[in-house]
Amino acid sequence: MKDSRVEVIQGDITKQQVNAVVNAANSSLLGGGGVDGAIHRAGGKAILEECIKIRDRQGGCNTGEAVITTGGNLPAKYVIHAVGPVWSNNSADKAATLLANAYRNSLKLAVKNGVKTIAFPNISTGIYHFPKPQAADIAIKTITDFLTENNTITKVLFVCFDDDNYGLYQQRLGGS
Ligand code: AR6
Repeated sequence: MKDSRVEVIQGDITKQQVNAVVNAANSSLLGGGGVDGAIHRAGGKAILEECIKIRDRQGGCNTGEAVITTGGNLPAKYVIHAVGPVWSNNSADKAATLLANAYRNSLKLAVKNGVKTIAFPNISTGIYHFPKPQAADIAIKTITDFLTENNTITKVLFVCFDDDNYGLYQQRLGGS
């Protein structure tokens, strides 16, 4: 069940030595708080400049989709900006589908750009309030399913920031 290319750590995604880091962005692509704020702060203004160009060209990024920019000053060459859903009890199934789409579309974009190593934050589980256990199940299943059909990605790193998420991912993926 567990793919040996999938790893979990607790830490700051802006510090990771991978080809691409994924950002939990919003549809405006203009930055925000949480991991989005941390990535823009650490990566510098080149990231926002490219986000603005994408926004001018295609009007932002829909929920469940992803766009790619430079990594600016980050160790990572690219940032993949994925937009997860805002949690709503009234449309839980829809939110689950959109969260899976955000992970899958990030991986598709990674493969298209020759990315071999990629780090994900726990999309939607902060400001967007997606329940953490369900979000972990969706993230792990979507990524594991994708990897069964892919042999170019060599590492997928889940970078958990808070203790709750780290505990949930360790439970599901074993010790790290
Ligand atoms: N490295 C890794 N993970 C982090 C970091 C970090 N430096 N900082 C926070 N997290 P959130 P969302 C974790 O709120 O729920 C923004 O304003 C955090 O513990 O960043 O998808 C955007 O612009 C949590 O587990 O993203 C959107 O408007 C996870 O990152 C909105 O928030 C995601 O929390 C997106 O909300």
